[in-house]
Amino acid sequence: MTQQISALPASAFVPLDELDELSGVLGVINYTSGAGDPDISPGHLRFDLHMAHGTAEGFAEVWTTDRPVETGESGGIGYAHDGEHLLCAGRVPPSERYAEATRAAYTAMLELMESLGYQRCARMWNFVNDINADNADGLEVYRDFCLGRAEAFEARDFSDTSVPAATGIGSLGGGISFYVLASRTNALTPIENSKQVSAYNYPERYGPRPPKFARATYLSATEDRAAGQLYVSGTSSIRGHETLFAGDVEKQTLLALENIAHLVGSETAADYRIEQHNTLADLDTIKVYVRHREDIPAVRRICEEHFSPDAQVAYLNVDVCRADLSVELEGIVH
Ligand code: 3EB
Repeated sequence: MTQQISALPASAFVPLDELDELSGVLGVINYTSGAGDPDISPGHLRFDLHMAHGTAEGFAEVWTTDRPVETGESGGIGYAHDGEHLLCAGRVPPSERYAEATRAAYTAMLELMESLGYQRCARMWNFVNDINADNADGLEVYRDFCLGRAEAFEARDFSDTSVPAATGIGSLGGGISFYVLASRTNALTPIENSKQVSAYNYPERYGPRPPKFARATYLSATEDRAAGQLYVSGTSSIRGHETLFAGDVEKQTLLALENIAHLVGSETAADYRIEQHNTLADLDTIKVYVRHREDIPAVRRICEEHFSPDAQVAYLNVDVCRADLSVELEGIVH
């Protein structure tokens, strides 16, 4: 018997000009033309990311709930929660060095999750302006960010096998913006991809501290872990730990899709005793990050061959965390 113990989060993409008509909102994450600090004045969490070159190409990721929502702010982290799920967001302003401020902001967020009682951290998103540029010490900004993130997780006793699924991607401004989805009671299973080295085990040539994230997390509202959601991390053209097909965006897209297909498919599900096997056609609320604008049509063509015609898919023209990566994709199996 499947015992329902809680509800699962709900999200959808909504055009920026249709946000007035919403009700039951936990949070609105605007992928828009400018960054802001988390805002709780609407009675939910509102957070603006600089991820669109104009509002015409922007959209909102809207998280909804049928429960009453409480909001608050602590240590610069804005949050909204409904008794089951917590969304919280923070920002490190543009800086010459990021590790220290990232560590502090992440620590504030992890402490907040603990104090509010939402310790099952399912998904994080990180948007890093000038992600491939060097900081004041000649360290790539992404690596600088990874350093602070790793230190924060370690200080809060997060083992590598308890880090969430994540995205680490370029943005167009605002320093480093991040938001998190955490759960109070859902069963949470971190999932790795057997075709990729776990990011937290990447060798040192990719930076002084590895990126700390899981390839996916499986979130289930039942004791027997049936009927769950799969949160797929940002996924690129990486096999083992190495970038493949540098300079060939089509081959990179195909390999990234292959990685996701393997991650959501039956072989991985069996490894984790998850009674679900999905294909790329089950993925929804998909974000496709493309480094060069002129590559978007080719990437879109490939994606349309693999995703459901009913899936929501957003294309964003931003940098990717390794200079030799041209594309990264993420999504959710709802
Ligand atoms: C990779 O597989 C590609 O730093 O949070 C994907 C997802 C990537 C998340 C992160 C980075 C992150 O290493 C990059």
